[in-house]
Amino acid sequence: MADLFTQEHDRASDEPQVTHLGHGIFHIKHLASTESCLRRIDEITQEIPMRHMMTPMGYPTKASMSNCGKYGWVSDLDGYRYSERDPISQQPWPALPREFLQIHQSACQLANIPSFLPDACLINRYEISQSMGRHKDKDEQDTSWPIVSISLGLSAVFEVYPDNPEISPMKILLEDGDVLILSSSSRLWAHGVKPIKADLLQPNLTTRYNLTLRRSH
Ligand code: MD6
Ligand code: FE
Repeated sequence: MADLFTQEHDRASDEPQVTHLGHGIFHIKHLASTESCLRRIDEITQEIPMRHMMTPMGYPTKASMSNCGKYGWVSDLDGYRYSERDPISQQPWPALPREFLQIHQSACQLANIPSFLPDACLINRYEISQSMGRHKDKDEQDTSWPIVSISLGLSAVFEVYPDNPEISPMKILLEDGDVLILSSSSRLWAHGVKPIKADLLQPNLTTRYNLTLRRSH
């Protein structure tokens, strides 16, 4: 029995593993280091605390949010946009940490897509049962740049709804350390996150973070 478990562990090695799911969707496992990313998130959110943003529809986002990089994604009753300052404190957003840029660059290399310099990173935090509704990311000036997303902590089921009715919707399990890239035809497809579930094997883990690295301008 012990041997079986050992083999299982060996197979699930910590080497990054990239899968092209088609349509420019890349799922890369074991790429991000949780500990160093969480440390950077702590530093950023000490400067600019996570908050629920008001949507133009008049209700707050379920996940709480902060940003780093030159631009941050913000939402209020007037709509969605990228801003150089935190609308609450009027401060510029903290710089994009080197660790995030390195993961972004490695992800582009592994997926074999041209790397680019992100100027915005939205930080989403989910507590258990929080979700993200179906949406398309189209507030960027040039929506042909890919979006590179890093998942940390609790797992999420990420659903993608292709524009083409002949392509079936996809469910992608995003686990701690995973990176997901939406590029080319899938870049503007709708997607959402199902309510986050507790992990019975890690009862102290109650949070999921998602970082999306974008070129907004
Ligand atoms: C999340 N992610 O994973 C939310 N958008 O919590 C996104 O909305 C997303 O992961 C565009 C590209 C990749 C993403
Ligand atoms: Fe999105």
